[in-house]
Amino acid sequence: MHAETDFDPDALGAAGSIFGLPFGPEDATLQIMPVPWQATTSFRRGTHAGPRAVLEASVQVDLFDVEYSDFWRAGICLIPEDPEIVAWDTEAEPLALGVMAAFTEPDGSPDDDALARVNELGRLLNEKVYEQTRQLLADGRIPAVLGGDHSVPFGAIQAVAERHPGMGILHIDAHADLRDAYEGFQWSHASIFHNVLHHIPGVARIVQVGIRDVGQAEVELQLGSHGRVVPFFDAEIGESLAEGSSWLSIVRRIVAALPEEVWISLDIDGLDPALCPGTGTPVPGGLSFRDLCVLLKEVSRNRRILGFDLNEVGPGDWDGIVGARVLYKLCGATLRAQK
Ligand SMILES: [Mn+2]
Repeated sequence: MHAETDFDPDALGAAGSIFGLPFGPEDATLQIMPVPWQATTSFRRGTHAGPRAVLEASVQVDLFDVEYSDFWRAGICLIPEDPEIVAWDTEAEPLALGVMAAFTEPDGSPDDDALARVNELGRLLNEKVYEQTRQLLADGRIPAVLGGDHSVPFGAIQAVAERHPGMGILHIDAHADLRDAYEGFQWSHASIFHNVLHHIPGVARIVQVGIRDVGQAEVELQLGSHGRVVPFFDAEIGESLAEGSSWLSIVRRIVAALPEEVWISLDIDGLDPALCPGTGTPVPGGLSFRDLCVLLKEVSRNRRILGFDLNEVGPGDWDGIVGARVLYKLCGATLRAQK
């Protein structure tokens, strides 16, 4: 461990350490678990390299933050990548690609054994992330997850919801991710909140922001959820803005819909695709970086943030740069929202 007294926050950070910060798992309040996993990525692949792209770009981020000042002093670290997760991802990839290829053929049917194995690996991944998160919580730390595709935070949300029943999720995404076992994959990136709704009773509400690519069955699930899913569609946000509403007034409606305790689940494709050109399923529209900052700040002022996940960051240089900036704002909002 480096002594914090020797640390110059205005100097270029040391490569290999998230934001160049001098903290390890022993002294970091907020601990980020990288999950380089993309088994069920259905369109453009590469998000398993997201954590590394973010880590590399992160040393360029100035530590002093105009909104959250020197929040980093509470301690932030990125836990080293788990070799078992890398091995599972490597094993799952060709199996999942074979299953997906069968869906594009007219009379193709997926290999049941391959599908079963991908589902099993997804279950093992969830179990691992769940156990790691449970340990962090027991140790009084704040957990965060850096994906990987959007299936990866399931175990973390499960562990946090066990300790904080009644919590809500602020879900920022172009997609609702409410599909039932998309392409047969039980733990698909497109099914994460379907799985949360059905397997994690401690999550009282999911507030979805920026949604603009959604299936009819997903909308029916939202409408039939009796308020457990509250969507703020991108088109509705755009209409409100066009009619003269301020972004802040919309943000206040979003925050008002959230329970007192909140997990933030941020799919980078919720932002304008100019900010995430290498993400798996980009969709035009979405939040600007400034929109996101205003939203995160308002949440941090009015709610307790239990932790967060950031996922679907692509492997490219610009994807990593934006991912690192978004990660830093998430850390700032979370550490400033501890009540
Ligand atoms: Mn998503």
